[in-house]
Amino acid sequence: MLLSKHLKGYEKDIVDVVLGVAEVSKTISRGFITRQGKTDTSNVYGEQQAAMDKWADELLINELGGSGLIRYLASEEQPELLEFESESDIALSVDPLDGSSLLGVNLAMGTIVGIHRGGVLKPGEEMVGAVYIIYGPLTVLVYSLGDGVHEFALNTDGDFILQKENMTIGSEKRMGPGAARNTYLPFHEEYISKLEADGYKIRFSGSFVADVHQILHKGGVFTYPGYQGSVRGKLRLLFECAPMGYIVTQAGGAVSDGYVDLLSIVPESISERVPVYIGGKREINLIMGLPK
Ligand code: P6P
Repeated sequence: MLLSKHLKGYEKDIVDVVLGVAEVSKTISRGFITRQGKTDTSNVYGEQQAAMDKWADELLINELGGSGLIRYLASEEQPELLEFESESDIALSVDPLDGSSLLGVNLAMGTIVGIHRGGVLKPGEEMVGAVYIIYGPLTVLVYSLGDGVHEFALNTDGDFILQKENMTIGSEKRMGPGAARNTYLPFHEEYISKLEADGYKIRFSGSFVADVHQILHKGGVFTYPGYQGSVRGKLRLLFECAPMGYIVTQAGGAVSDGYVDLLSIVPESISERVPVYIGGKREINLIMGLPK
């Protein structure tokens, strides 16, 4: 089944945005071979931008912002919220290319899009949907608009074809433990030790979107915690954690900052970082129940 057919029944303006994201992702998937380099600029987090980061960001801004389909776009690569001429109330929060530090070693990375109405400084539980694309051996698109999680793969005709419908998170013991162990806070050290003692195997690539995609399929937990040096951790609430948390929650998993449901957190700014634990309910309940 084609993506466009699977989307029938959802609100037309949201469908048009998901299809627009899908079209831009096809262009991004073809851009890697000629954009392997770095730039001499950094984003607001002080991270050097790859040529692909900037190009993917510009594509999403120009194609979606210029389409009239959206009113606002917040991007991990932009310091401020962007506003466009549009009758729409749709607002997107976007990580144009998550995991771009892996360009040189050709591991999977991806695009993450959160879909909101009226603005982005709202809790993730108020999102109307989320989409991510993984650029790997296959170009895979996963979306949820509040009625299950569905996965598509890009075929040789340039169409996204349904692979899995109504996905539910796996139950294997896998963990993606971000941050350096010698910087762990005591409760997080206890958490990781418990998982290791329970036989959890490590699955961590350096690409949040790809690592969470693996946890969604296989089960377990990905975490990038608060740590000595940054109690708010590294990953961004709006651009990474809320959209992926929305999808994992829709698949029967859960997401937390270690204390509360991450989707209940109201962002104070578009650049807010947050500690993240994302995966199966068992693993998320374990961290939330640990004394801190
Ligand atoms: P570290 C990529 O830059 C990213 O934002 C996530 O995709 C990834 O999980 C994390 O940073 C990796 O961080 O500190 O392990 O390089």
